[in-house]
Amino acid sequence: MSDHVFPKDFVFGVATSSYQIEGAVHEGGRGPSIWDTFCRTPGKVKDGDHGDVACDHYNRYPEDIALMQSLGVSAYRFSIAWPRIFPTGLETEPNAAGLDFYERLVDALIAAGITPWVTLYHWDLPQGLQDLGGWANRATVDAFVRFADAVSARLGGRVKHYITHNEPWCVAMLGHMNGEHAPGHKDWPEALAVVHHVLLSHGLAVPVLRAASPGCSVGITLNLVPGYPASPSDADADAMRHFDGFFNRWYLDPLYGRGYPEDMVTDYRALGRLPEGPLPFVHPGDLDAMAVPTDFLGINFYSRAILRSTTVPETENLPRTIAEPGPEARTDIGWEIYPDGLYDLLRRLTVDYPGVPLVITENGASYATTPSEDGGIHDAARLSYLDSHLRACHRAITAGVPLIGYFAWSLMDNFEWAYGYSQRFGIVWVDYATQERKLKDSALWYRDVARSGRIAG
Ligand code: IFM
Repeated sequence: MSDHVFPKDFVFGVATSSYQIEGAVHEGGRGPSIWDTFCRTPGKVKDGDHGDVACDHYNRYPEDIALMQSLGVSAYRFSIAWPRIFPTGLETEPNAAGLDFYERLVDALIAAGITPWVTLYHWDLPQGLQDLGGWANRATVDAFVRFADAVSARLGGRVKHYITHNEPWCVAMLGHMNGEHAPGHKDWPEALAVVHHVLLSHGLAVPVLRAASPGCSVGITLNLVPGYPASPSDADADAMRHFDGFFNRWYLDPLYGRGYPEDMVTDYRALGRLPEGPLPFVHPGDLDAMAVPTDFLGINFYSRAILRSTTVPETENLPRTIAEPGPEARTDIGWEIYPDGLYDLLRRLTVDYPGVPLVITENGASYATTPSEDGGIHDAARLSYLDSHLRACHRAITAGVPLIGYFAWSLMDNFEWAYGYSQRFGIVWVDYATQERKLKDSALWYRDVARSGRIAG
């Protein structure tokens, strides 16, 4: 079998986010975020875990950059903790110590030959803004634009890649619809207003970032999930349509100038999630603002969904042609391993939303594999997951998809939100007691891929 060779300028990177790795929650003038509060709320995070120390990356970033350098990755995607820059979100001047930290990080990355890809919002909203309603309050849109302005004014000359938001679906739906993430609300109409404010803040921040860093590349990252009907029945096709609208099109359509999908507006009204009449949160000009042209779309891909109608009794539906996968086909967190889904998703995006360069800003797998007696960490399952998904990327590129980069999630084991430290996504092992880092077999494999730009065989 011949090697899978990636285009010369293809970006091989690794990704993290601030609250998941930084720790040092009381250092450098940082204020509390909604995740500090959520973690302290009994029963919200497994084992009462929190990000107070996490991977102590705030203090150990030089070691972590050396690690990335040893892996040969050309890019590092990380996020800025908003409460390090505006401790309550309401200050008129940014916190210099917070900006200093990210400036040191960016300078050290550039000196190591690693391109910084900065995500502005990866879920750590200042608690001060949440106290005023958080993303449900339209004023948070302006606060986000001021945050984008402060960060890019300081880093603009050096940072050439910005991602405004990470996974608006999670912010809105996990945070405000089912309450699994901070701030833990369960309110459909509020969740839909949150989507709108997040997408609007993206649209208004893009020109601010461009002004501070002319020629920079700006995008947004969505977690997209391709759906597959469980059978060829009309009922399952409709379940699939609704799922796709809920998960994918509600974000893609407004970002690419089509407004919110009509079929979903109808569904949400019928379900009492939206009132009749105009959408209450949409102001004149909003839809144009959020459809601002961008330079790439970031995609976080982990799995697919298989849709079975719940409106038709099982006995009246057609037999399944896709069975529910068993535990052997799932990672530790329970998500199905389905690399063809990534290929299908990439192809679909180029057809339905053509002309947009794509970047996989996250892809990876949770496996608990611990160090062996020989000292190695033999995470063959993660290695195979990464290998199969990178092959899917290669296949998509060969088929004409404008895919320009891939970031493995994650550089290192870290705080996995409501799962606490019970799920390990890192290609680097972290011993949380000693903060020792150790390359897993998947990291050694990824190093060969990143250095050579090819997958062997
Ligand atoms: O850890 C998260 C990350 O913060 C956002 N995307 C999914 C990852 C795995 O759940």
